[in-house]
Amino acid sequence: MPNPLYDALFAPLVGQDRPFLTVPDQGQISAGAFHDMLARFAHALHAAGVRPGDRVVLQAAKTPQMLALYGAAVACGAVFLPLNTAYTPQELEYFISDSAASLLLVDPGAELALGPLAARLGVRLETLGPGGSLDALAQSLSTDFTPIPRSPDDLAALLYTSGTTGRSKGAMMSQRNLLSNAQTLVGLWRFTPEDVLLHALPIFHTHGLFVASNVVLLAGAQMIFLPKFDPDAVLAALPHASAMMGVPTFYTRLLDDPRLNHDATAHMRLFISGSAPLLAETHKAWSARTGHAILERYGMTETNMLTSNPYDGARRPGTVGPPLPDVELRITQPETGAPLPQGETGMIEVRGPNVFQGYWQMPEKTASEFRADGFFMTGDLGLIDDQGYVQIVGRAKDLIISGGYNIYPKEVELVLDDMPGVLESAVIGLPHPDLGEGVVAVLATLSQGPDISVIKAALSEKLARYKHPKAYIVLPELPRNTMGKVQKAALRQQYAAQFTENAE
Ligand code: MCA
Ligand code: AMP
Repeated sequence: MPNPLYDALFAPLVGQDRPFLTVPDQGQISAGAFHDMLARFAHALHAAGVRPGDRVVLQAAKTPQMLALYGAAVACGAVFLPLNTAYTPQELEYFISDSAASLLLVDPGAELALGPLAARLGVRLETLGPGGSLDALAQSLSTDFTPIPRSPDDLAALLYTSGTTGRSKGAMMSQRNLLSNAQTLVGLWRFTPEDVLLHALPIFHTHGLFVASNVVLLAGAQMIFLPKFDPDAVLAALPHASAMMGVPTFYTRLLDDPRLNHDATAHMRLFISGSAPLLAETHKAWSARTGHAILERYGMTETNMLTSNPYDGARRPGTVGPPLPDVELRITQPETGAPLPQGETGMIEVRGPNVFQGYWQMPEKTASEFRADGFFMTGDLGLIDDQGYVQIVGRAKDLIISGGYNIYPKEVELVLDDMPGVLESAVIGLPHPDLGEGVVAVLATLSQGPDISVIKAALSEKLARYKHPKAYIVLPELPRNTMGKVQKAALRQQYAAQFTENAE
């Protein structure tokens, strides 16, 4: 009985001696050994009460076990729900209760702090990774697991993205959504069993989990699996790799390292960038230093990948390339949805087998983001140029992208507005030399003024650290237009040099 995603990505690993994961300081895990781990975890999930369609929430370090758990969840027909390790217990609570998860997996040691929360929410808690309770349960179980049959429309994953209202939404990803995109990308980027992907991204987001891992699995390739991005580890691994996927911050940080040169990258055939705009100057500097033109692509959690610069042909700085072969992409007048002529800037709208099934238990929100003919409104503003390449020129959504992580200002503003001494706040993204955009809070205050240390303490309780403002600006009032709307564009313009001025 079929389980299309499992059959394409994980079944081919069975019994294979070839290397699959190389984890520095830990050694190599063969494809077959990885599948044994996956199968044991699948039995363990079943033993822990997980049934098809159940949500399995995971907030854990990047380990081979975590990747195997993804495969195990697919094999069990469960819905995999990975979470950023930076999320606070308060944020975690929302995801567990909103998704009505049946199992929560955390790092060994974290169960002490999270036990009471799990008990209160009625979710079973287990630990994953070396010394973990699920690992102990899995150890004695069979390496033979018959996958649960699934249809292409069944859900495989629920990925939460923040929203302009401050409330996160779970993007429902079907098996077809994930598999169709991986199939397209393997062909387009020419991944083969010969490839070794240098994997330094987190695996709780689309980029590291679906774009990187699914492509490698589908191609029968292997990965050097780093726990996180670290320039020393990346430079040490480059001579053993053939491809790397990263956010622009990876590339700017490597460019800051004098060891990056032609020789260091001689073994590589492909560098891919996405999740945030890659500055044309970074693209050019990388070409000059290494001789490799970075291939920039564009995507979203809700849609997987949408466009890509070509493998053969010009990879043009400042563009994200043509739409993928099975993606329909059009530019429209944002308010009316009327298609715009080529070359004009408007809303980027997309349709295709990669586009998600809607937001978890939010039918109205889902309906409001699709046009009647099934096109999804990305919230990105762009144009299609005379060579058919898409250029992203801005965002219709109030969103900051910092080091590849999304921060919705509203979520931070809701916390800031509640603080003593703050009348209101505006959270904006300003150019940041390392992170692309840096989060800045502009506070309108009472004559007393707010105590920033109190604000920082409150934020630590409520929000992941990467969402915290890296600078605070205090004003008597926020600038408004004649309609009374806060003029964030004016603030961004006025304080544009906030980070670059102070940079070395
Ligand atoms: C860490 N910090 C950050 C960020 N990362 N602050 C703002 N933005 C960030 N991205 C803060 C931490 O909270 C900490 O703050 C301090 O920086 C150092 O933390 P550390 O963990 O050491 O940071 P790092 O290792 O230097 O991480 C930077 C990073 C990482 C390598 C750029 O953020 C990263 O791997 N980003 C990739 C994100 C990603 O995979 N995005 C894909 C989303 P303090 O010192 O105050 O404690 S998927 C997507 O967008 C779509 C689908 C797409 O198209 O791909
Ligand atoms: P996320 O919600 O984390 O999936 O982030 C998706 C958003 O990241 C998109 O809507 C874009 O705004 C942005 N994004 C992804 N790739 C690129 C890129 N290559 N250039 C510019 N923006 C990008």
